[in-house]
Amino acid sequence: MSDNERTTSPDTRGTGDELHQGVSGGNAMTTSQGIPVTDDQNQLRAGDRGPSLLQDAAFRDKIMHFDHERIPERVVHARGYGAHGVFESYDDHSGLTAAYLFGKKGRQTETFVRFSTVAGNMGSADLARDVRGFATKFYTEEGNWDLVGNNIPVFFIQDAIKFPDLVHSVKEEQDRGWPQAASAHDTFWDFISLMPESTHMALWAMSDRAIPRSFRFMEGFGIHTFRFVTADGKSSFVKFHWKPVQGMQSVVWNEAVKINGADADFHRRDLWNAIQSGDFPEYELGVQVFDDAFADSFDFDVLDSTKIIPEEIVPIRPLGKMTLNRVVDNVFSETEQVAFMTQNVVPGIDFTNDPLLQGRNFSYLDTQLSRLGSTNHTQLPVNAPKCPVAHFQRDGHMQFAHQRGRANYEPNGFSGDDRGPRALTTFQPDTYPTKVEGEARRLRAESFADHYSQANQFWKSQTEVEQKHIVDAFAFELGKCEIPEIRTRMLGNLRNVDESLAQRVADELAMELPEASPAKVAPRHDLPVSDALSIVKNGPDSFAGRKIGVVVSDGTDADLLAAVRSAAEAEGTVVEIVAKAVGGVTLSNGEKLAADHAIAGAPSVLFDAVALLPSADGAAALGKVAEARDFVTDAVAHNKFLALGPDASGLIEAAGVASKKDDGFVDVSDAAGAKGFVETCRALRFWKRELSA
Ligand code: HDE
Repeated sequence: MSDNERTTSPDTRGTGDELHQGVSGGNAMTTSQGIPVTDDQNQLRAGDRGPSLLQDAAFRDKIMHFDHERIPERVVHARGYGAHGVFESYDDHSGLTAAYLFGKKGRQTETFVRFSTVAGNMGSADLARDVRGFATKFYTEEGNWDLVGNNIPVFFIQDAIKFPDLVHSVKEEQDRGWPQAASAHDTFWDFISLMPESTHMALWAMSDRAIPRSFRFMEGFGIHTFRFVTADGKSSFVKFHWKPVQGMQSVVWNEAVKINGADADFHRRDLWNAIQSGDFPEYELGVQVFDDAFADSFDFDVLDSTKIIPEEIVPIRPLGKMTLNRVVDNVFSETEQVAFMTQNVVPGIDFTNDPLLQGRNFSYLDTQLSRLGSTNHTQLPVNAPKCPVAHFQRDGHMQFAHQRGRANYEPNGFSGDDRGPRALTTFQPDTYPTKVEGEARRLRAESFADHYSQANQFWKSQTEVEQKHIVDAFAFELGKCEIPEIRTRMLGNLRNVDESLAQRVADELAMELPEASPAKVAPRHDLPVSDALSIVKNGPDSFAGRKIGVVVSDGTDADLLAAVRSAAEAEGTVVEIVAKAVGGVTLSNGEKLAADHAIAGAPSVLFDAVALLPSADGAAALGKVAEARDFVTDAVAHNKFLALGPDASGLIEAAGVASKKDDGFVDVSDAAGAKGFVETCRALRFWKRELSA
């Protein structure tokens, strides 16, 4: 049969039942109007080789829909990945807030989370150096609460009016269209160097926080000070914190760059794999609670989003835990169409006068209209509250609701179904009655003026290796700036943070240190170290949820491999097999083993630790493969732990690292050795290697 011939004829069509199952039912294909499609391969044409006919409604239906598939991507946080979950309250927290979701021990609330990078376009790579969004929608019984946070607890600017400038500066430069998903360029550092208030966040962004190993291993923060209000009207200030139960972990920069090439979807794949395998990520939600007296006595303004309140001063009170337990059915319908809005707070949660938060409360509602095209985006399944919704908002594009009854206004004199809803005037708590007074002026409060002291505190609180990474990151990013004055200005700002930091960055750039930039308030360097600010000081005590890449060859000792697998399994660690070719190998006992990856497609950057278990012949053969040598040298360069089987020496010699063996190389020849290796890996990385290099 030629392409031009019909592939179906009336007598081969399905039964009437089959056809009438429609798009949501069986397999019978229809147009978007539900009309059976009889041929999805060929247009309707006049004659065998003639023109296409306008009357082909099935073709037009299909192509027209395709032409309109794209919607504008988010202006920031365009690249994101979502998952469903459930939040469970640890206790009855009604002494703190009237919010229903916190009102009873064990109370469960469905959630949807979207993690994201900020600067990159939708198709950019996951391991950009960037802030990560951590936005959560709680579908509570009293409406949707959106906690739209980041994985860094401070922000670049103090007032929302500067947000467009900040974002323009970090995105691709408008006259050339690059760089993509990178802050390492002139316009970003030009802006930052002229905005001293950004310095604190710049330190965080240059730290390993900005290159997390996984969405599962990062913290989240609501950033702003919010209010909790109880049913009897008592209010306290709160800052929201998410702590990953899996512990925190980041990658190193050289690794991040290579992950982007090896697997640009590294973070989304990681989340998807974990959920699909039943290893559900968990995050504890807690709050720092404080009152007006504390706010007045604190060294910094609690309404200033460029500042933290150290956990050592106000500890975090745990409220409950969220478990992510379901991937989306459809990325567009859910992850793309989800509309987070900071102004979505439920009774018992309220705003403060933080000028960044106040600005966001306008922006998020506004942006959904241009992204989703209709005020009725609240009716999309991922956005619709799971509690009853009743109001007199009517019509608009894509109105799905059948709003019944006669009255579409109130007050009205109707009754029953014709009457419609009424406001719950006695419902408590309503907006917290804060007293507001003052002259309308455009100003920045004096209490917002100290831009460097907490940056110094952050720097001081890092371990030696984390400080080194910050220095390297500044040198890398500023090194990408072509305009020397920008680098100089930034070095001047860094002098206000810490002399040694500034000097080390200047040394790496081979530049002279300029004068310190003028500071409105003299920077303080006496704030105490806060251990909570370091990732390394807060590592997990298990290697669960991490991944070991095991290199095998023909003749790999089957018992040793089994020992590594069972030690990993006992820890909750994933093992993936890497061989020269994906077809696999024949083990010492004659068993055939398929590989998860060919070594050329799975560099060691995709794993948290590696085990080299080739046979002696296999090690020699792998030693001749460039990617196998890179696998080893990268694992060493990225401070990973390496398990060495008894016959691995040929491979590490070929990779040129045999003479660099340190305590991060663990000889493994039996079950006890395998167990010991996995336990060693709980430290995540062998940082000493980098410091002694
Ligand atoms: Fe956002 N931000 N933002 N932001 N933001 C958006 O809303 C905005 C800020 C954050 O996964 C946009 O739906 C302004 C701080 C996340 O869908 C937009 C200001 C924090 C997400 C917007 C800020 C965030 C967004 C773009 C300055 C951490 C992704 C698309 C005051 C607390 C949510 C959209 C998702 C997204 C505006 C600053 C977090 C344009 C004006 C501070 C996690 O409305």
